[in-house]
Amino acid sequence: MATKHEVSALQQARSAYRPKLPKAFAGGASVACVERERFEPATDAARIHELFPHTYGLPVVAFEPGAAALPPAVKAGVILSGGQAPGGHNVIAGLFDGLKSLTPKNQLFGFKGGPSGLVDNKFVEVTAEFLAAYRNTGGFDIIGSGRTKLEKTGQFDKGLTHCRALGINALVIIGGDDSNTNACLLAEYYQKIGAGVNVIGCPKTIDGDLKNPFIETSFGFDTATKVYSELVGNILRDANSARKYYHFIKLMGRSASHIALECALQTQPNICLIGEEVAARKLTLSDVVGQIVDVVVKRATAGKNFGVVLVPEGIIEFMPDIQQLIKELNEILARNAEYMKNLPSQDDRRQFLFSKLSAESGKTFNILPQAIQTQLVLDRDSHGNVQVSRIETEKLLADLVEDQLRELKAKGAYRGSFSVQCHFFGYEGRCAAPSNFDADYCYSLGFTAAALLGANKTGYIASVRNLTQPATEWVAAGIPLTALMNIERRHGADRPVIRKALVDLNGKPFGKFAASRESWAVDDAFLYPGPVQYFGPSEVCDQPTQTLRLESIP
Ligand code: FBP
Repeated sequence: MATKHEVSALQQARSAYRPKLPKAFAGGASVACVERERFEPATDAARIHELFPHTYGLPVVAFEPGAAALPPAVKAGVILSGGQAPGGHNVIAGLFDGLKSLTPKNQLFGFKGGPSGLVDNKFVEVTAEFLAAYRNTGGFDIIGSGRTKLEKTGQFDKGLTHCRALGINALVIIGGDDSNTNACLLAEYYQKIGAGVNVIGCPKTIDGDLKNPFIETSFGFDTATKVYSELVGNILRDANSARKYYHFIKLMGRSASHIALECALQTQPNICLIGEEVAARKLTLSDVVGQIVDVVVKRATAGKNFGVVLVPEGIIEFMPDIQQLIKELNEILARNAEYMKNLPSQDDRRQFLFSKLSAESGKTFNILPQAIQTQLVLDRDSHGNVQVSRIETEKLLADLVEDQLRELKAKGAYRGSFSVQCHFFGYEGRCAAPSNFDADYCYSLGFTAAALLGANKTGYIASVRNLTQPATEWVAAGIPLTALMNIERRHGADRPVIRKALVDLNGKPFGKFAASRESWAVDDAFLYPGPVQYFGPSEVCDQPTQTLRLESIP
């Protein structure tokens, strides 16, 4: 019978893995911290300067082998923020080991359950014994995570009281674009009031949308896309064996389509939709359905009534007609919330909404299957807005494709068969055991955060670059968070935020996909990447993602 402490054979073997570090850290985190270029945000520099007078204009700092200035004693608190991403535990391990390499007296506390742990004073001390079971494992369960936004002065003040009570003089926030935006606000505030608490960010998210010239990729993207690609590859092989189903696979990734694009590059399915392209070409829902139908008809002519379609989670938000519909629905829902609540049935609510829509949006609403219409009426977020991410886009597209094929069949323009299986891959990949790449990258990010704290820095995000080279050649640095900011309109106000990186339609990953997709549509060039490998030849175990590889080509 399984006991509480029993672990799998892989967990046991994996716990012995020693993550690799950039060679600058071969002797520990106490290394020379060299000031490099100063640089400004790409846009809105004057406004960002005004908003962040105490942390604006810092230089990039790089870590190089060499003598360090005497580091201050560090008592740090670490926070995991937002969705899980493989490797989070190794960031904490790298941070812990890095801090201890500065001096064994340094201490690390973990705030539990995400940013709210700091505000509510829920913490645990991270010790070597406590950490041991979590090294090289997936998940964020070591201290938990949460989506509370740390953005209000009241929260910052409460957090400071708790830091002072514990003697904490540094915080490391591990999160995506929003969490690092908040790390920037927190660093500025603590600097302004002379709190004596340094703040460092770390780039996390499976979505891959926190990247820029200094952050080549966010951690977790590598493992998650490898897990999804394994699953997609398995389904491709099943499709090719049974030759009777179309599989519509929705892939997580919120707005950006990086995950879908990476999986497409790894597996070469028949169709992969890219939200950013849909937006750039202003493709409506019917246009996208039409494109899928064209491929299905072509394949049927070649005797192939099977295939695989990859659908990024955020696709429909990029369609102009759906954008307009959602905007109108949000307005109608906001203006008539009370009235709608009192309507006797869902059907009445749907009818009421329909009567208030513009003619164009009414048409779009009418195209949607009834189940999706109901979803639009029912599922709202805490602001009362439609929850687009809850919409089962893969089913929606499959249904609409089926409708069109039926019409074509009636006209004699299509003679195939169309039978569908739908899937959604998301949670399957977020807590996978980190690949060698993520295990090393995360450990290096944590170590870099420790080095930044050892150099008494605040308002920086840990950066590790040159990632397509062996880990020893990776370059560890600190990038000023303010340099990543721009001003965006959010919830009706102009706010400083870190820009989300969407798929670049002029970039090499999309370029390679776009050049190949026509042949993938009909020729079946499927690739089967298989599961993430942790032990074995380097060409199988240590490969970075296609996205990273292609983006690193000059
Ligand atoms: P983060 O941006 O916080 O890393 O989260 C990534 C993600 O996995 C998205 O791909 C997905 O849309 C979202 O989290 C789902 O999270 P939740 O289950 O909390 O809604």
